[in-house]
Amino acid sequence: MKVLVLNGPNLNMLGIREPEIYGAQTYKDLENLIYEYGHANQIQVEIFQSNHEGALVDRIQQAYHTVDAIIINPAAYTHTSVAILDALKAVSLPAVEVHLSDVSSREAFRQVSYAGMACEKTMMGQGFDGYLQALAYLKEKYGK
Ligand code: CA2
Repeated sequence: MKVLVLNGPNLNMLGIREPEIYGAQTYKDLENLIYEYGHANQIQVEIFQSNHEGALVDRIQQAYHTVDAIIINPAAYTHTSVAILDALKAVSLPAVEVHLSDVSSREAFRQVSYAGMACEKTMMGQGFDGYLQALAYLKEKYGK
């Protein structure tokens, strides 16, 4: 199966700032972990990161009829972007939301997730492992 992993703004800064919240490993470490898991589990994985809302919307639209499922950490756009929610609804692919931190125990402004409204599952507070849990979930449910 083919899975698109999308990461939103500032996640490319992983390992550089705020290690107490997001950990000490880098964005490259995250990519390597996901690719290795995909390879070991016969999942074709593509990863895309952008700091731009429209670029993420474009990538979701391109996923229509080209991938089997989406994993998305929209980062700050989680809490603001109706455009990303609409794009996820438009392509109507199975989607899982991932957050490195436990957003449920953070600031009030992080308690709404627009993208999450189009996702069938959310992994949060598990760090990098959340992405692997999302891959395992999608493979188990939709794998071919
Ligand atoms: O916990 C998550 O994965 C978040 O999606 C991360 C977002 C935050 O806005 C969400 O509420 C929860 C922030 C990503 C910023 O990543 C950084 C990484 C290193 C240094 C600074 C920011």
